[in-house]
Amino acid sequence: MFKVKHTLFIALALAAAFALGSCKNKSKKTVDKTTPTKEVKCDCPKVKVCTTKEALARKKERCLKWQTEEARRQNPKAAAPSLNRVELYITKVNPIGVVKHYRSDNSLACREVDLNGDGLMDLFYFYDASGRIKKEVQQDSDRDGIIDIKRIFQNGVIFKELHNTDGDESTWEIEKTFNNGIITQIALRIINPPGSTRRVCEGFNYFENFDSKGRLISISWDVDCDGDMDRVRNKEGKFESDVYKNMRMDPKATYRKLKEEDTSIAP
Ligand SMILES: [Ca+2]
Ligand SMILES: [Ca+2]
Ligand SMILES: [Ca+2]
Repeated sequence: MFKVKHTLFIALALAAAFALGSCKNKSKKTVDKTTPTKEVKCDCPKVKVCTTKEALARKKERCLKWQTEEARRQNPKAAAPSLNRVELYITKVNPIGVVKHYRSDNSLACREVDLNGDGLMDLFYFYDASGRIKKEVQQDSDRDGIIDIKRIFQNGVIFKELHNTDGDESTWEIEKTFNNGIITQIALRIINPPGSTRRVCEGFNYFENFDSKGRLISISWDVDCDGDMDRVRNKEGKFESDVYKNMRMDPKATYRKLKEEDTSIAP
């Protein structure tokens, strides 16, 4: 009897030691002092997936870079701010990680949020010098460390929303402009029709314009990348100077009527 119990005990001890060993191997990574060590275990939620080194490098010091550029917009000789990083955590069931960066005067510079607990930040909030007013929000929707959507705020109200569709953060392929939170224009880079002298323009070449209530009033398209609008759709199907204050029209532009909005299914 003693022998059976003894063998069972050894078997259990070995199993436990093996499980512990594989656990350690899996969670072999540097843990910041402020991150509770309890959460770094084998029972991580299934959503936990590895991030690439490239993605991690891209998101690194995003806050410091943004705040340094912001300071230099006011004063080109401004020094990079000194930021204090604080990690906040997490519940086991819903692992949303939050990192905050504070300036030396304790004002909040940035807040970063990991939405799926994979260790890669998905949302970045950037604040003004007071630390109270949000100036910009950046979002990485597909975990590659490249920002896909950027929202710029004026006095805390959205002013621009930029979309990145080609993986290059230095260019934005869709730009939405707002006035007091109401959309006034959507500008896009779209491929010009076959037969055009240039199929792809360097800047925006397709514009949807909205009235003060956010209703679509015109669409204009520059099909040859010369900056003049060539194809226009509006309510009357003709040139309306007051609608195109900031646009140049090609003298040969064609005007068509906007299709009537189908309101039969409107709420
Ligand atoms: Ca991305
Ligand atoms: Ca881009
Ligand atoms: Ca043109």
